[in-house]
Amino acid sequence: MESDDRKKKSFFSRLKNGLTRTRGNIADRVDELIRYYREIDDEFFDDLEETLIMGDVGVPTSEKIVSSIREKVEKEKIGDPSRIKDLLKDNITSILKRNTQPLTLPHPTVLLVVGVNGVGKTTTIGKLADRYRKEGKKVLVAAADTFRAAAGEQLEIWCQRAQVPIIRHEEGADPAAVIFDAIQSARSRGTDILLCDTAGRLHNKKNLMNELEKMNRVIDREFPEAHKEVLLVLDATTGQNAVSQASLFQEAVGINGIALTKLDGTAKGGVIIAVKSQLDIPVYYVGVGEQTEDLQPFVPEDFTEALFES
Ligand SMILES: Nc1nc2c(ncn2[C@@H]2O[C@H](COP(=O)(O)OP(=O)(O)OP(=O)(O)O)[C@@H](O)[C@H]2O)c(=O)[nH]1
Ligand SMILES: [Mg+2]
Repeated sequence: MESDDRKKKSFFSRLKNGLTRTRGNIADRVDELIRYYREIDDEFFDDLEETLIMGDVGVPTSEKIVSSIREKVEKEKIGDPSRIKDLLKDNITSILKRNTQPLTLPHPTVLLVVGVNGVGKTTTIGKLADRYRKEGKKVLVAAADTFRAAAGEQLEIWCQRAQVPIIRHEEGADPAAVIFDAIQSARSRGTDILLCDTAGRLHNKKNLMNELEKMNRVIDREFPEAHKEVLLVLDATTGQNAVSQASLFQEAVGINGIALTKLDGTAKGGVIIAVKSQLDIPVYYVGVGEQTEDLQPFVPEDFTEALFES
């Protein structure tokens, strides 16, 4: 129990550390507002909305949050600006908590990892492989990014580190064929979780989406008994761009959940609020650094707490 507590604490402090710049961009600015205003008036609400927009929460979501706070303030005749912070925290938590089915991994599960180039797909797979193996699962990795030179090697290094097997073809091979082979291998090995890495860039966007659809079809056809999850990796440093990437992939291949990476390097972590509010896709994991432990299951309450705790 005690070690569980300690583990939880270290996860939380990693999350809190990772969110330092985003905290500076949102929570610290809200604190400044609260100190500056004596009473809550229209100008205060305008500034609050502006602060959220600058914090990459996105225009529609910031407007929604502020109008719901305004309603509450008017209804309950709240006059003291210092009360705003709790209202804001509650509001953000309730957005983040919407549609938060946890990721389930029954035997066997295929996790198809998708996203544009450089967002952290391969790294995320490496971290997940390590995590699941340590949890006692039999993991197999499919190197279905056959487009980018060195993609296979990069994944191989992660797999060695995580001590999990990998299925790889030569560069330029058909990615759907890699998936096909990996499925046969997963069956004969009794794999619990098959993690599939995919390319982030092809000759053009349409090609990429067609290829992902093809892989999707191969999984459905060849591994119908498997539980399938399409995990979209988004890079928090891209800010509002992450929202449009999510809609694009949602439309083209359908997404079950999101991993939001690189929160540690950016002040734009507020984008997770925009993603949740505008798309309502579960966020399964957040990445707050380069270590395996830095990829954490997403817990809405912890996230808000880490975002506002000074
Ligand atoms: N700081 C930080 N860096 C990360 C995180 N996740 C991934 N990265 C870094 O992001 C860079 C790109 O990661 P990759 O895993 O290669 O991204 P990818 O999506 O596989 O890229 P392509 O294969 O080119 O499409 C690497 O340098 C990773 O170390 C994170 O949570 N925090
Ligand atoms: Mg990659």
